[in-house]
Amino acid sequence: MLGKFITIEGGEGAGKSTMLELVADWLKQAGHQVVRTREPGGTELAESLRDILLDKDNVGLSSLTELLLMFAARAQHLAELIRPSLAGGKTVLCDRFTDATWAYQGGGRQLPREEIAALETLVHGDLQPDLTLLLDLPVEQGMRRASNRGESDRFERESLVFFTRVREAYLERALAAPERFAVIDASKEVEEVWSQIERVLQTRVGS
Ligand code: Z5A
Repeated sequence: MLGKFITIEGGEGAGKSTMLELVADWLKQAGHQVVRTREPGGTELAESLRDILLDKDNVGLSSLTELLLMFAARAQHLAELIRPSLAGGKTVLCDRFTDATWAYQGGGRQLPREEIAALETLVHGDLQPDLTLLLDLPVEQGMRRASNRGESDRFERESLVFFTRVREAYLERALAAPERFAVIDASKEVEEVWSQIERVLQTRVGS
């Protein structure tokens, strides 16, 4: 039996890392064998591509190169980790997946939809997450939270306008696939954000 594929998404400072920890614990307690991973990354080769993608000194990286590297990392991640884990009945909990490409490269960088759609079909046409938790909050609030962290990476240096487009693209994706997405109000206190997510897990995942 195939395992479940759960992804967590959101803009800057949405609190993904904070919630991922809690989601992983909840799933384990519910009896799932959890494989926790992230994108870009998740395997040695894909993590090397992540380093290139996030390196603030790679100022000349074109938007198309960025898009191709995201999908190259994803192809390796799927082949080496995601697909074998799901085939083995494990629950894969992934910090970002292709919805992030639609949001950042589609919304943020404004790359054509057809290009993203073609790559999505090529890389994982038959596979989509079973559940996507979208942590949504006003862009300014997220940027304030994120600014408390250390040095910014290549994406974190983007503008308010860029992150506004990212947020809009995420919400558009969620509206188009309500059976897969759960939109979480991430502007609340940690406990309140978690209780929204816990309710979704209880009704949509179970043990
Ligand atoms: N990217 C892309 O462009 N295309 C793609 O296809 C993919 C990715 C897959 C790396 O992702 C970058 O890759 C990402 C998009 C791009 N760039 N950006 N920006 P990442 O997921 O590794 O990077 P990130 O978005 O910066 O995630 P993060 O560091 O894991 O941040 P977060 O998880 O959303 O936030 P956090 O670290 O849990 O929380 C931020 C701060 O807020 C922290 O101090 C917390 O203690 C605090 N916090 C968290 N929750 C709350 C609440 N509820 N209230 C108050 N404070 C809170």
